[in-house]
Amino acid sequence: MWGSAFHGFRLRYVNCSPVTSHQWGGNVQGLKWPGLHHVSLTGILLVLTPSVWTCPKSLSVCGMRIQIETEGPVVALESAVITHGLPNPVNLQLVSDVQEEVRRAGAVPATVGILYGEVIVGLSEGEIVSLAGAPDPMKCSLRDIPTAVLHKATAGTTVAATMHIAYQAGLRVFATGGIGGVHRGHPFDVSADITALGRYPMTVVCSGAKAILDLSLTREALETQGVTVVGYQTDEFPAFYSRESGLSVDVRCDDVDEIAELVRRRDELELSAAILVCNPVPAECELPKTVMDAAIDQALEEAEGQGIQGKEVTPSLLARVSELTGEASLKANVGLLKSNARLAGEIAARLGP
Ligand code: PSU
Ligand code: MN
Repeated sequence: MWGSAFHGFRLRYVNCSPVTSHQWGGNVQGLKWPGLHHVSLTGILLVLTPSVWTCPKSLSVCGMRIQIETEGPVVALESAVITHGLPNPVNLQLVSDVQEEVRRAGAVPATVGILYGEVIVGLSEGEIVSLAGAPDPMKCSLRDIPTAVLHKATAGTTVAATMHIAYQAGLRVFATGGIGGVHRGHPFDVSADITALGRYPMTVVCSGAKAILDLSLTREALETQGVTVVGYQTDEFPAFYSRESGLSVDVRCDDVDEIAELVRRRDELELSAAILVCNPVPAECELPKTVMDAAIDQALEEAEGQGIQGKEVTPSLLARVSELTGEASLKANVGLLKSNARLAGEIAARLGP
């Protein structure tokens, strides 16, 4: 029902907690047309916007500031990669390159993040600079969202947190580097990315799961969550830095039309889980598997020795692998992020707004 036309207006459903009319001012600041929005009995807030975007540039809905200047296709982007994935200023250049890839593919990028406790969908250039340069940003997963808001924190959002926020804002296509999953030797340390993928019916483009993980258990966890794992022009579940893992995908799609058809079937059937499109790192940016495996083994051993736990595990392992492999892993990371952004843009453009 997303995006259906109604009397010349596009009907956008924003999932909200039940609101009453006296709360509208707080929930829908920025919408200037009385009578153009309506609150249903079920608590679904229906926001009607004209087909031509004449709405104020930012809209505050359900505690989020939405700054998306289009009624066309949009791709959500995460920000943990900015705050915890890549060093400054590489991260800034990369965000701008990634956003450009989305635009070139015919969609509009919307980077999600939290600045001084405000949840923002579609960070402006200046806001991205603030986030990238924040002295001690928080890594915000699903469970951290209320705390980040309460404490007025500045935070990069993980795949799980970004999915929740983007979905609430009405976005359905999302690009990232690699998802979190099940950690090696710690089968109960399962990223909330996995459960989020089971909960939000979005299309998520990635290069598989982070190679530091137990990829075989991660595949099993995705199955449990009902996530359809698609290989884009591949039969193998990619391993982030490298194109192969020895594990299979659920279905192979060789072009964007096929992916769009699969997404439409999922939506028609009202399945609740994400479609995870796995796009292997471009061959010219791939990290040789032997180099990658050696660096990961060393990083894991050191992390065990240092007793690193909880949310620090993923960023510290990735940072160590990056130190050990130098330019090579950075090249892979940058290459795959751009390629995923492009593919997500193409899928969003094909699906339409
Ligand atoms: N990329 C990085 N470092 C990170 C992440 C990405 O280089 O920390 C984030 C991703 O956003 C991913 C999350 O969603 O780490 C997974 O962390 P965890 O295993 O704690 O859920
Ligand atoms: Mn964890």
